[in-house]
Amino acid sequence: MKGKTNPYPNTSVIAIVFIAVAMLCSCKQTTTSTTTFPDNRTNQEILFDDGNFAMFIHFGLYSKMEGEWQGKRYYGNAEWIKHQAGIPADEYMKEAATFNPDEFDAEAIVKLAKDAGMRYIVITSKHHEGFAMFDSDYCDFNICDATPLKRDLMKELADACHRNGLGIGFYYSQWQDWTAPGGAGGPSTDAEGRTVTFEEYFRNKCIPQVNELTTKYGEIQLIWFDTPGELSKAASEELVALVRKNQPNALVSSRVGNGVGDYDTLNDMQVPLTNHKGRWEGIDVMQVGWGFSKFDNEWKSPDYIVRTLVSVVARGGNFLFNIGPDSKGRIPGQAAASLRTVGKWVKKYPQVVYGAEASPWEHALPWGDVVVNHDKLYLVVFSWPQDGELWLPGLQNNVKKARIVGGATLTTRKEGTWTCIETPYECPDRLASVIELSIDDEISVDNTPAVNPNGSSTLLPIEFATVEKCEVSHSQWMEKFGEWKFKVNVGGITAESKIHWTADFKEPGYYDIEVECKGDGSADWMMTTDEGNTIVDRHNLHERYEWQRLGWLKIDKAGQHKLSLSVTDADWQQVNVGSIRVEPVGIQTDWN
Ligand code: JFZ
Repeated sequence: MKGKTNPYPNTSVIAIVFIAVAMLCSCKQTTTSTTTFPDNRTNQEILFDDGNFAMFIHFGLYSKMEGEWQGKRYYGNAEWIKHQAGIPADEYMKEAATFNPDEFDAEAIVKLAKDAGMRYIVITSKHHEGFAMFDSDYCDFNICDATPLKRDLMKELADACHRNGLGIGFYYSQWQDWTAPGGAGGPSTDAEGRTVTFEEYFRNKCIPQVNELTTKYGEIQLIWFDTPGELSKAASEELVALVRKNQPNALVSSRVGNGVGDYDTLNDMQVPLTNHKGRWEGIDVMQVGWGFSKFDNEWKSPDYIVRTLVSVVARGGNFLFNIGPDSKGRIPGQAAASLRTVGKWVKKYPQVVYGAEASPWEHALPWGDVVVNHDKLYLVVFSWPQDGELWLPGLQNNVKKARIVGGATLTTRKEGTWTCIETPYECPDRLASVIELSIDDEISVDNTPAVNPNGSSTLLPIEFATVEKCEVSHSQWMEKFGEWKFKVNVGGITAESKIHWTADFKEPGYYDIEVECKGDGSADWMMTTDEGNTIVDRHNLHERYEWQRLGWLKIDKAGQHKLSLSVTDADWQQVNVGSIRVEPVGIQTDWN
């Protein structure tokens, strides 16, 4: 990004809300049921709650540039090219005269969304660049008045969605408008040199265009506002009131600002580690940026998309996944092929997506995740066990029946607090296999984190720890322009600080411990168990997070144990801790 200005002014607020939510969820509890929705829901609410999987489309004048301006490549968010390349508004607006996406095929896009298993589509009707992809009477900088194409693509897509039983929602950038005088990031004066205020932009362009979007395109699923910036509460409320008046059942995203939306949109690419209550959506994208870039080959694989979809649904959310059509309006082949593969998976396991509810464990399990549908549990296994045993911790019910969805019935047995599912050696589904459990009674789970007895190591994130005399903070940064990364940290560590994790161990024995850490100099680590077993080690610290091994820690008795990490000496330079990893060593321990 350019200089030090943050083009995403609302990010810190979102980060703080996330800290509060994560902290509330980190304590151990017995969970009995998942979300239940009221009976009087509108069609839009039902589609949101039960659909769980939707297509996001970023398409605008920026799609014409495909990440390149005057022979130079711009990486990351291609829809920000005006900002990234510093293109003056008048020069940028001239590009519309040669923007001719005449291969935009609304029916084909709707078919792809259906093939992918998606239930509604949200498309950018006007992004920050200010160019309307619909016919607007209030600003000529739009696809019908300013381009050779002269087709209202929002109408074509809305009609195709309506014909095919998909919902349609419109993204609208209400605060940032980089070409309209008075819009945030836009020119401050009009063609006559007169100063234009944000209020004038809001009255003369934003409100009338939102009115057009909510009156001319039939029934809509939602309006997806974005980057509220310094929008006043009154302005956010006015937008919501306008949507309500014209579309009483349409939902409004939280990015309308000031806490007046109908559901929460989390940060780009963010899947929370613990269940998130209420209506919310996780968003992610096929390439790195949202608008199509011809330089970006980091296509998301079907594996990645299936895992992220399942993780979002298992945390209680809705997954909105983006594709960007190219300068001609075509869907890139890589995107279409990846989504069609995802769709085949979703069609095999519809109960894992549609109407599926959050995991009673409230966090991912080492081998995958769990969703609930009606009275059944669905274990979605990303790492199929190699030794024929899948271990489920803390389920307090008895299993009446277990089966691979689309396959054999499985034998289960209980060992203490653990349920073992005897699995065939061959992985049933390369993308993710699904096991259905029918149980007696209402679901009841002790969701204390548990160390997987077989397979690879178990991650215990800081979100599941309690800390003494040090601070938990969240940081986020961009790897590339617009590519957000998130990290929960412990900082402010002194010799008095302690970080505690409680986890369930199925077997006594040795467990290999690794610490994710960074800092200056070196640190003398100590880990102690509630049974009084201790290990120490010293490692150099580095600028970026790295995994450092502390070695074998002994657990004397099976069951729940507290592991406490401290730094006994670090020449008192800076030390930060991310998470720990715990892995059973898998040796005989009866020699002593
Ligand atoms: C916004 C847009 O700026 C971007 O172009 C794209 O449309 C994306 C879906 O939304 O980007 C954001 C907005 C908010 C955050 C991050 C990126 N945030 O709060 O972390």
